[in-house]
Amino acid sequence: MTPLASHPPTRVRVVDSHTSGAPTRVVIDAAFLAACDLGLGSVAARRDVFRERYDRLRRALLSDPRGSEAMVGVLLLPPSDPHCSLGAFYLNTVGYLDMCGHATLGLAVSLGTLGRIAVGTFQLETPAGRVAVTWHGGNEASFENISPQRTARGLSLACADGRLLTGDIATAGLWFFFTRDHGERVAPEQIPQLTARAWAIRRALKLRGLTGTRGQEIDHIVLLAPPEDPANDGRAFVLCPDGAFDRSPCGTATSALVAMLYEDGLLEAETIWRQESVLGGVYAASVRQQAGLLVPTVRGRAWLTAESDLHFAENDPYRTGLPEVASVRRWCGE
Ligand code: PYC
Repeated sequence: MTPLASHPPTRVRVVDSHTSGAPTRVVIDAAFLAACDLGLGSVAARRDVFRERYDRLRRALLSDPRGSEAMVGVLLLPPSDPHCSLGAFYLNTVGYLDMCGHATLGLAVSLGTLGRIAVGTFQLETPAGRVAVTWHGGNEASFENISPQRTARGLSLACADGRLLTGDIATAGLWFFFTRDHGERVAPEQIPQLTARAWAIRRALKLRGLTGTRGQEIDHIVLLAPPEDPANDGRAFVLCPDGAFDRSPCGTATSALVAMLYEDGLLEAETIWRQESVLGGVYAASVRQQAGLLVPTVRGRAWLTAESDLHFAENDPYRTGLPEVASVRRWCGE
């Protein structure tokens, strides 16, 4: 087989979906996956090998003109964890994610709709750890995430735009800063202002040298607000590392949020918290205690949008995607 690193593929089979508007692209091309020589380590180790050897395929698969800024890709792998039946790692137009809630829900609905899994639960090995994923049939899926951890509470942060705010730092597979006193209405027509405010927060965190426990950048910013629909409990605007906003309520952020609400005495165990996205999509989440750990569950809906072959013609100047200088992140001066 031709080595993928020197000869990018000319065609790759994918299935696309959206989870409350957030796009996911699952690579289901057996030849492509077989040609990726990733070794035999954990999913996290094989993701690192992919990053080293094949990173230029990442933007080819996900960025314009074949994908979009907000798209998250999923590469399926055989698991190394004997308790798991599938392994997956997540990638986007600017890098790699240890876990992604909306893409996990999109993966479950895609595999279910294509007849590759039956209704029920399977264990998924992700770079963040083992995640129990359930396809409930039709458009419904849920996942039990890894246990969240809050590393800072009520932290004061001064932003270059003059705003002084407080918030919490937490992880549930990705690193988040959560704040309520951002001063913006979380509504679709406010997305440019919300994006600017969230970038200012992200820069302030970076300037202060605030990171995750292993030096990870706190690259997801969550601006919390009351729900617009009285049937729900909360709402959030979430800025992703690529500069795009999460179209969904953000599955990993919602996991961390329900755990913090529980710790703060604001949510009872096993009680549903309905979280809205800035666009109004809803996840139903809850948290329970198991063996001294908090286990969040997030349930949402996804829809298939395409089963297709991506073409990468040898004479296509954008065979490997648009250059990163053309991305939202660059327009924001990052
Ligand atoms: O749903 O966890 C999520 C997510 C992370 C980034 C985009 N979506």
